[in-house]
Amino acid sequence: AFVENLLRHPTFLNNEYTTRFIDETPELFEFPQRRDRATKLLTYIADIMVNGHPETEGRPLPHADLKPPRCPELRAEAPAPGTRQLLDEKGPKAVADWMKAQDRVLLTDTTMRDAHQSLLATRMRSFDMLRIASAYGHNLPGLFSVEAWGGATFDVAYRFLQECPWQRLRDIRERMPNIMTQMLLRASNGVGYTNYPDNVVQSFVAQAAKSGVDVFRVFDSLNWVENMRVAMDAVVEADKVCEAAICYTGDILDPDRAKYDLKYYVGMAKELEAAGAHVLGLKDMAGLLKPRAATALIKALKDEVDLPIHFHTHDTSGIAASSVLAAIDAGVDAVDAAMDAFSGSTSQPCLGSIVSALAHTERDPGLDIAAIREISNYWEAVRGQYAAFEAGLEAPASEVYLHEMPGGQFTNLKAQARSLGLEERWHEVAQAYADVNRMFGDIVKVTPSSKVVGDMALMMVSQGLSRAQVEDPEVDVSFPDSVVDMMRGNLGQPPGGFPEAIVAKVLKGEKPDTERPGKHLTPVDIEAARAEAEEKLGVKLDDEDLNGYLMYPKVFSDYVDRHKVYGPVRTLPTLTFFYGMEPGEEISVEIDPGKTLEIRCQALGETNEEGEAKVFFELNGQPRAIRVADRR
Ligand code: BTN
Ligand code: 3PY
Ligand code: ZN
Repeated sequence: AFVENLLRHPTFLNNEYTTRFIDETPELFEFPQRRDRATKLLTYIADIMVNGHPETEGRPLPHADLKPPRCPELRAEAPAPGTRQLLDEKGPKAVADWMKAQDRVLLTDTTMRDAHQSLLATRMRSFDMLRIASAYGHNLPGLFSVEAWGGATFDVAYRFLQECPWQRLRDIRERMPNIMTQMLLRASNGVGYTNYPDNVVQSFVAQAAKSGVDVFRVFDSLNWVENMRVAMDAVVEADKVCEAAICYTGDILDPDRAKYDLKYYVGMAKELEAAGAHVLGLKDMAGLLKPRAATALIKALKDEVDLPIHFHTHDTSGIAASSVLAAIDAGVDAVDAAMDAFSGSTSQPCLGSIVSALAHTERDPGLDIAAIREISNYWEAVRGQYAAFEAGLEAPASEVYLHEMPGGQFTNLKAQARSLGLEERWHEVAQAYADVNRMFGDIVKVTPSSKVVGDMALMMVSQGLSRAQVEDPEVDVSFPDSVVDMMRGNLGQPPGGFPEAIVAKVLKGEKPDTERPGKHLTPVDIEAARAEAEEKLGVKLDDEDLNGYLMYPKVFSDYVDRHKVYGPVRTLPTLTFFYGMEPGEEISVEIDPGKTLEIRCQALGETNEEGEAKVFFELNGQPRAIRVADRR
């Protein structure tokens, strides 16, 4: 290390040094406390063996006779050209025209994003995605897109999985070069829960496009088109597919929910078309679009706008496949589905079943059903490894029409309720969620507005407050911060604004800001932020890191700090990551392409008086003992 420091020092490089320089330059002796990656990984495994993984503690274990996930054979020499080539060669407008010209219905597979976000609290690791990605490229080249990025996956990757979301994106893209990758973007809220300055959103979109996102599904959590423009423009600027989405709420069939009627949705679709969308997304995040309503809505949208339409829904009620088939009969161009083993319940409807149902019809998607089954078999085994994160919604729930919770929030809110000791009172939480929605004026509930409604509902149930009490000017209520923030206008405005009485009560007379939040946010000095973060963290940040830091300064910084200690834990198999190793067990870990560590766990030693436990390994045949603090 001394020699390295010396060779890199500017004085040395300039040939200006004498031996006195060595005595007078103390930084030459500052060797970074840098342990090699193998030692860091052994430290991680040892730590999990001794202390357990905080996230799987007390949760159901994977089944004892779990089969290891097996990848299917590749059915072609090379991935056949697909939508990705169309986009790269002809651009996003050509993709849109091509979509409209198809007789078949196009399919997006959501397994790597929404499905595990909605079923497993977003905990699927890149390790499990990357092993199957080539099979998608080779065996299902006819997919419209694979949704694999954005939404909650971005911060969960850093925060809970200790891996870089950007690397996930690049790695998937490399293995699946013929199918468009798709992400979910919360417009001005990026992939976060708050409104970011315009230049942060622009920088994020440009980087995502560069790192491999082809289709951006952009939505606003209050359906405010005004607040979608910055993100949409940035996607168009990057020459990628701008799929601007309407979030569906309420029920167009119900005269009591006239606020969100057919006219409302058609009006919003026209605004999005005028704003430059290439594709119109219909995002039914809670799975509320009933089959007859789907027929009416898709017909109206097809009649009134010229964009191809991409329908997304959730199967919480158990009826989503009917809505999807109705939408297809009404002429929808593309639909979302999840691989069989990751479908149903709060996730998307079943891809294999939709493909089978449409075989030999005029809208036959033309995908290889045997290839789908093999890929689903792989996912089935993967899902078994994540038993700790299952939400346990074992039957369809028509209750979704009451609470209108997004599928991606359901598992999360349930876990939050559990941690507050309210799990037994889930149905009260559901009712409170519905009450809060009405109290806030009947709003779209999707991240981040859904989180605000959820915070308020949990608070009401835990404090035993009714809607009438909350609305009563005589009853003192201390509102959650997120509610105050939303009433101030910091997430933008819902159609018709928030009800004046609740705004007045929450803000205690303070005046809300009803303009676009980004209008008043000072642009971030991006290079200054980079310098500040590099200084604080003591590492260099590339553009991907920087965009992660801008979106989530604390989450990103914690990730970097843990990375210094534990190294590239993304390369560990999933069971090792969550449960460590058993004495006698052996694993191979590819830390770089072609560079593999053979790790064998020998024994777990006793903890000494200093509270340190020793774990014995063999690393590439050499014995290694690792000491970790026993914190149990
Ligand atoms: C996380 O990112 O928070 C979860 C993974 C890293 C947590 C590490 S794992 C080993 C050690 N044991 C703990 O309880 N926390 C750390
Ligand atoms: C997200 O924003 O993460 C969602 O999945 C919304 O449906
Ligand atoms: Zn969804």
